[in-house]
Amino acid sequence: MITTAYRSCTLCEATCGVAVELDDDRVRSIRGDHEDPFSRGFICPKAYGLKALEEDPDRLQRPLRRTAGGFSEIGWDEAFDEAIDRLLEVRERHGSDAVATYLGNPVAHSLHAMLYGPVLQKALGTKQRYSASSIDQLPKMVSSGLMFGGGLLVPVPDVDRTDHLLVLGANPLVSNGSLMTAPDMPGRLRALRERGGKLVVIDPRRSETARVADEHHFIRPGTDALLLLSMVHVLFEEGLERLGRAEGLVRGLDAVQAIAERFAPEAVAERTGIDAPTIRRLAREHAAAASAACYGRIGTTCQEFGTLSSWAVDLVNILTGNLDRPGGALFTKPAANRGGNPSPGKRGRGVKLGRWTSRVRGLPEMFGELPVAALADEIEGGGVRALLTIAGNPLLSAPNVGRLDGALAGLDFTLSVDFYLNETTRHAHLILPPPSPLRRDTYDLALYQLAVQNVAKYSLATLPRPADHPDEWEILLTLAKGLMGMREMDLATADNFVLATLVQGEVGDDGGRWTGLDASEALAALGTQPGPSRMLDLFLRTGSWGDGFGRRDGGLSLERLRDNPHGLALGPLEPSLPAVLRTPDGLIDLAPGLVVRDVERLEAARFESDVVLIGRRQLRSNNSWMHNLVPLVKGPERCTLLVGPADAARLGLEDAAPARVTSRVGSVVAKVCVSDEMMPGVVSLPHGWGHDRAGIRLGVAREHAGVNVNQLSDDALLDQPSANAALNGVPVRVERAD
Ligand SMILES: Nc1nc2c(c(=O)[nH]1)N[C@H]1C(S)=C(S)[C@@H](COP(=O)(O)OP(=O)(O)OC[C@H]3O[C@@H](n4cnc5c(=O)[nH]c(N)nc54)[C@H](O)[C@@H]3O)O[C@H]1N2
Ligand SMILES: Nc1nc2c(c(=O)[nH]1)N[C@H]1C(S)=C(S)[C@@H](COP(=O)(O)OP(=O)(O)OC[C@H]3O[C@@H](n4cnc5c(=O)[nH]c(N)nc54)[C@H](O)[C@@H]3O)O[C@H]1N2
Ligand code: SF4
Ligand SMILES: [Mo]
Repeated sequence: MITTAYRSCTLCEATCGVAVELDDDRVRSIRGDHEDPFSRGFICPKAYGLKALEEDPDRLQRPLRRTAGGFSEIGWDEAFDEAIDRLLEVRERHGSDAVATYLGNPVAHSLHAMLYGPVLQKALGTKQRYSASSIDQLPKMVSSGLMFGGGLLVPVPDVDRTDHLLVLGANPLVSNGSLMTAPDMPGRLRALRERGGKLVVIDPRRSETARVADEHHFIRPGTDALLLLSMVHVLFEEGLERLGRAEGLVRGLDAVQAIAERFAPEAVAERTGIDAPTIRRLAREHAAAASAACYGRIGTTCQEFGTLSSWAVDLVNILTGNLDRPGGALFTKPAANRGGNPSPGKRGRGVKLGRWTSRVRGLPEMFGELPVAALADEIEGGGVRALLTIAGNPLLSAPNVGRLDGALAGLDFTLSVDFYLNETTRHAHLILPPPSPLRRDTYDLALYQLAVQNVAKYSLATLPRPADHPDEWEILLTLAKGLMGMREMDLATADNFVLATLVQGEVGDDGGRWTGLDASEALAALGTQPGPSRMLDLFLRTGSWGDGFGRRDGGLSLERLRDNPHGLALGPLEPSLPAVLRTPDGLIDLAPGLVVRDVERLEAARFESDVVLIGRRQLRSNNSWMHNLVPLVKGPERCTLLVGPADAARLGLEDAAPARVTSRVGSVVAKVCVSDEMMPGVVSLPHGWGHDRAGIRLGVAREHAGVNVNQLSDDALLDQPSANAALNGVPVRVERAD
């Protein structure tokens, strides 16, 4: 029978609605869902990957155990027992901190992993927690946490209403937006220009987004904070600064003015590569626009001054009066917001960072995690003896993978929850595969917190799950209860305990924001169906749009979302100051100590390397793990080294010929593509490639192997305050390889 199911695509941050046409249990086609109020029919080519992923013969369906002769399939019960025994053994012998965990990017796209990953981490009780955050958005979380009081209190550019969008280090036409959940960025940017708005892009490469912009300026990698602080300088110098809705809600304004004083456009022009008159004009236009938003992404976070750049992006927003105003940068009001709905009037607690450090290099903890740049140190130092990875492939994504590869090979035990035998999981002693994304229910818990409109959509599993294949939450909870010494307890009972704890956290004894609500009422109303859906129901019903368990007519609940399979539009972003702030004094801290202390390092930096390496993303990839899907890899080779014509001539490189790229930590040979997209002195290689390792089971990816750029990125090159890796702006030497 032919049927159509509707769901969100979970392959990137854009959360597009897809219509999946099914012939019984086989996927016939994938289309955009025109009735999805947020994506309105838009999808990108990756959506077809959902079908290819479903059918990929290399995708694991049963647990694998590594033996001397390679990997072999084993049963689930046996796999769980062995995983728990081995983890307990390491813990008993060497202590809790001997087990490290690494959570990869798809965790943010899985309701199951978002809710049960933390349960498993808690059961492990380790301080050796790592994730893809510290090779991604961590600097933005640090600056937002210190300024606004919460790591996810990130102002989102109001792309649908802004008159002026200044984009630094992001390529939303390819990435489809990040820390800015916005399906159909091509359409949204087109609409911006059609209504007379202006798009300005600052990027060392003339990217796909730069090509459709009104203006594009090359910038020397790593110098965004210089540019932005000099724009702030101009605002003060010309008396253009105004706080708008942040008036009376900030502290540290004088300190910011004193810092900006030191960054006149004329003083930064040479280092940034942008001339002083242009900087002055950018500042004036931003201030003069009826509304404007400044937005920075990977190019501003994964670089040596990631925290300062992230902070300066918001200084520009705040000091041009654009924070919290329509068309500027606003905070969302998410429908499901774990722990984010305190009782009215309750003060925030802010964030505490650096509560512990890594053992070898003393790198700071941030939001409960250590930076992944420290993982190899910690393993080599002998402290870490076992590793659990969930949805992560650090051997393609973390810095200095040559070293990390050796470190992982020496571990006593590695467990991976993942459905591919890839570069990282080939080191695992056991791999536990979750069902495919189409066989799981989902809700974009994290991404809707950063969406350009308030939206809510719950997707049921599109296809049934084989009876003997545990759901992803079941895999994680089975491990967690085993580690807590409750192996024999049935899952439903264990889940009831987890839920009860969550309810206590959301509702407390005083009902939180809902008068008369208590934990027992909430628990009873949430029912008995174990798994993530009733936790989601809890967050929805107690949230800002919730029905408060019957206390507000028309409020949200899981039932309402089930009745609206295309999703619900909750309207444009709304001003939310000051209630949204979670700093202890209720003010925005414009000059947090941790950030300000890094300004001297910026002032002293010279940015004089002859050639530096940056990354780029490609429409038909998502990081490292979609290269085994034929529709997403066919066509010409994509893992090429972009080099500007003048550099190519100077370095003796020829188009389509191999070049050797060498950094402090490693060396790769890649095919050159001479392109005038590149700023002189800057070359670009995409990440996520390098599928040529022995022992992987990725038949298609192996045919399109490419090279691993993170053999070049340096685990000593960090953004100092956050210890996030500087994957962009890596000094390299480039020469002919023949
Ligand atoms: N198709 C596709 N979509 C994706 C992904 C993918 O791999 N493929 N990955 C997803 C993930 S995990 C993320 S985090 C997002 C990222 O989303 P984006 O940040 O939008 O993605 P990038 O394409 O990496 O854009 C970074 C840009 O920064 C530029 N850049 C590099 N260094 C600097 C610098 O020092 N300063 C400035 N101003 N610019 C610099 C690069 O040239 C590049 O154009 O994308 C997500 N979406
Ligand atoms: N040089 C350079 N390096 C980079 C970047 C860059 O711009 N340049 N970008 C960085 C960024 S922004 C990111 S986010 C990281 C990503 O780094 P990672 O998160 O480590 O890598 P991914 O490629 O996203 O790997 C995802 C893994 O999850 C598995 N997987 C996919 N879906 C699921 C699922 O639903 N459940 C489970 N259990 N597993 C699943 C895949 O098989 C794969 O093994 O890479 C970073 N590395
Ligand atoms: S843009 Fe992202 S969410 Fe939308 S279809 Fe493509 S991969 Fe899926
Ligand atoms: Mo990312």
